[in-house]
Amino acid sequence: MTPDFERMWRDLAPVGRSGADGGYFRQPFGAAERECLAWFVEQAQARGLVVERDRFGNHVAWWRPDGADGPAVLTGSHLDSVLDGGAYDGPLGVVSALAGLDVLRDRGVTPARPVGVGVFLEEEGSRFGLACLGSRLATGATSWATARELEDRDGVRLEDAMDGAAVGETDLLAAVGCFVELHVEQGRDLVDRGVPVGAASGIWPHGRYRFDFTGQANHAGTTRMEDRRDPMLTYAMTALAANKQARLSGQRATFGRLEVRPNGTNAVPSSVTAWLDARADSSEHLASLVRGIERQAGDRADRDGTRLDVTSESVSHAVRFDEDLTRRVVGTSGMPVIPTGAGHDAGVLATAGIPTAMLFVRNPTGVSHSPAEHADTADCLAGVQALADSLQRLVA
Ligand code: HGY
Ligand code: MN
Ligand code: MN
Repeated sequence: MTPDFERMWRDLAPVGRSGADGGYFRQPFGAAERECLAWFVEQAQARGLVVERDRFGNHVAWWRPDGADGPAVLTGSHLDSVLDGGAYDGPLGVVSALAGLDVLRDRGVTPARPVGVGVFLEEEGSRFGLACLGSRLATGATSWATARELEDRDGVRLEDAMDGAAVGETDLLAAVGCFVELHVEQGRDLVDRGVPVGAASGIWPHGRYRFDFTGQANHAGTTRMEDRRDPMLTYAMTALAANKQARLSGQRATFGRLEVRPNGTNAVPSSVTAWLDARADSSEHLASLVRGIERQAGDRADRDGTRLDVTSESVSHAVRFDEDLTRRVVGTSGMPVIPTGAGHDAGVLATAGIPTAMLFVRNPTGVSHSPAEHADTADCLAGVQALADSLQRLVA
C-alpha cells in the first residue's frame, strides 16, 4: 500500500474545522474528536492493525507480525486541538505514523518487534485544564482519583464526560520499549535553517497557573475611582508585569484565558480569573519567573484593595530526550537536533522512563495554536520518510 498520506490528510482535514479555512475545535469526548478517533480506528483496521483502548480513552493500533516480540516501538501523537487551533498540531503525527507503516510495508520490512500507533487523549488540556491528560493517566503521572474530578468550563467532570461504555482496563504502555513522536514544529527553527525535518533535544519546563483576583462589585457610574476595589485593574497590571518579567529574563509568559464576573458593561467586576501559561529554559528560571509575577500581582492587589489567590493547575518538568534513541532516529540524515518550548506526550512518556525521541516537520509560518499553522505537503512526506527510516532502524 503506497503511503497515502495525502488521501488520509484530505479525509481528516474537514473534521472539526469551522468553515473552509477556519480553526479547529476538537475537544475530548466532543463530536469532532470522536469522529477523528473513528477515522483513526477505521484507517488502522484497514491496515490490519489491532486497536486497543485503555479506560481513559487513549488508543494504540498494534502491528504484531508473526514472531514479533520484545519491547514494542510506539509512534503516534494526539488528535485533540486547542480552541481555534491549527490542522497539524497532533494529527500530523498520527497520519504520518500510519503512512510510515505503509512505507515500511512498501519496503517489505517485517518488524521483529511489535509496532504501535498511539493516539493520546486531551494532549492540549484545553477542556480539562491539565496538559497531556491522557498520557499522564496512561503513565500514572496523574492518578485517576485526581483526574476524575477535573471539570471543564461548563462544570462537567471528566468522569461524566467519558462515554463509560467503552471503558477498558488495558495498560497500553506496559510493553512499550520506546516512543518516537512526529510533530509539526511550533516555531521557526527549521525554517531559519532551511531544512524540512529535525529532531528534538528536549522540552522546556512549563506550567499553567490560575490567578483569582477578588474585588468589590459596584456601579460603573456612581463609584468614584478612588473608592473602587477593581479586580480588573489588578489583573491588567499583573498581565503587564508578567510580560515585562518574561522579556527581561528571556522566558515566556502568557495570559490567554480570562473569566470576568459578572462580565457586565456598567459594573465594576466582583472577580476576575486569569490563567498564566509560563515557560522557561530551566526549572529554576520557571520558578523564579512565576514567583516574580506572583509577588508583583500581590503588591498590586494590596494597592487596589483586592485579594489574590494563585493555584498551580498543571506543571510539566524539563525533558531531555533519550540521546541514544535520538541518535538512532537521526541516523545519517544530518538533521538538526533542536529544543522546543512546546509540551508533548513524548515529554510525559520520557518523564515516565520510556526512552523517547521526537521528529519535527518544518512549519513555514512558524505559527501554532492558530489556523495559520502550516506544513507543506513535500515536508510532510519528508517527515513520513524520516519516521519510516527511524522506525525501520528501531524494529530490526
Ligand atoms: O501547550 C503546549 O505546549 C502543547 O502544544 N500542548
Ligand atoms: Mn501537540
Ligand atoms: Mn499544542
